[in-house]
Amino acid sequence: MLRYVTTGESHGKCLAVIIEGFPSGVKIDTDWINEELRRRQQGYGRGGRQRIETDKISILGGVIRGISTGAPIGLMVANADVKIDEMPELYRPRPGHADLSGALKYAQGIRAVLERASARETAVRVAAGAVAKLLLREFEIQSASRVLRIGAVSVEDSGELSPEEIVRLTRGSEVNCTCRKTEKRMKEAIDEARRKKDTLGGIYEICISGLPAGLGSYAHHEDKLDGILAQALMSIQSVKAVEIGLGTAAGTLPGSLTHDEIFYDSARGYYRKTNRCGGLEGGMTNGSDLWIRVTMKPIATLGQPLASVHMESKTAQKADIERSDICAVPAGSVIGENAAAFAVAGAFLEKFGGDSLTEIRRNYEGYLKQMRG
Ligand code: EPS
Repeated sequence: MLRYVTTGESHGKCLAVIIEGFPSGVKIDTDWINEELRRRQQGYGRGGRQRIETDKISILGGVIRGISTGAPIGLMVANADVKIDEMPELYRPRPGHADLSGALKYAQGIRAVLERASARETAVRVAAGAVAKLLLREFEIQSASRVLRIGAVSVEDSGELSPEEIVRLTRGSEVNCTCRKTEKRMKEAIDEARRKKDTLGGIYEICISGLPAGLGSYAHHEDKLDGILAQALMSIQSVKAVEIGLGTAAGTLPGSLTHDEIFYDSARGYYRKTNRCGGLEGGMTNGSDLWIRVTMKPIATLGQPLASVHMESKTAQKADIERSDICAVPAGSVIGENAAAFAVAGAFLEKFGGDSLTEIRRNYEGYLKQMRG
């Protein structure tokens, strides 16, 4: 089973991740992983921390001469802003953050909670996802993400784009958006939120192409790929909703406008003319592109704080203010893209699993042959 565990705090020495269940024989391109980390640090509306950090991985184990060995892979991202032992305790929990429930649950101060709950942890989730993408790329499975909405501003044309088109159209965008006109309006909305000492959420889309039909399962609830993807994405800080294909719109349309009719051609095999299901039917990939939309709430730290209660005096006070982002949706899209890739790589290994890339390739090719037959 492919899985990972992370450790580290926002202002501790480092963030680290251990990936288990990754096969041998995959080229681990550190420059490419670092480029994914750089993408996560970008985005109009980010706070001051990203000017301090230049996230890069160090490999702790599981890779020799640039090739995975099949042993657990350890990756570390060192923090530049290391000050965890000097950070003051906080007493006024921020509505929308882990502060209050975390402090009550673990019987400790807010500082320890926010240091771990911080979205800085996603640096190493992206690193794990980037390693998963290196495996998927061996099988020509591509992924990309783009921002569809920030606050009230959304892209007009949200038609389906391939990962290659998304990568081309978002290149150079400060909000990971495919439309420059919308980008300008998104940045204005972020500027206005900053002026009002407020924050903004939004929606992003992930697309993964090149998947064979049959990843996931209809037979076992814990192996259903839509459930696995939802967990992977809902567990990212600030995420409040995950939609696959038409998503919530499917609840408003008749079946005739919701399902994707089936066709056959001797060259292509079974195929669809539409992809309303977002590439997933019955918990399994159906051979169409995966198409997922993720909604992020606005960041919980507000410059003009909301009502809270001092946890010692129990008096009504405004919530604490910490350095934070105004809008993290562009960064969120990179995080979601990598988290989804990790989940898909897990399902891929579940189906074609072997200890080495050679063994997986043999299993994969055998399956494709069986499907063609
Ligand atoms: C983040 C680094 C953090 C926050 C942000 C994400 O840096 P600092 O706390 O030093 O300013 O900017 O964390 C949060 C949004 C949060 O709610 O904790 C990063 O690297 O992504």
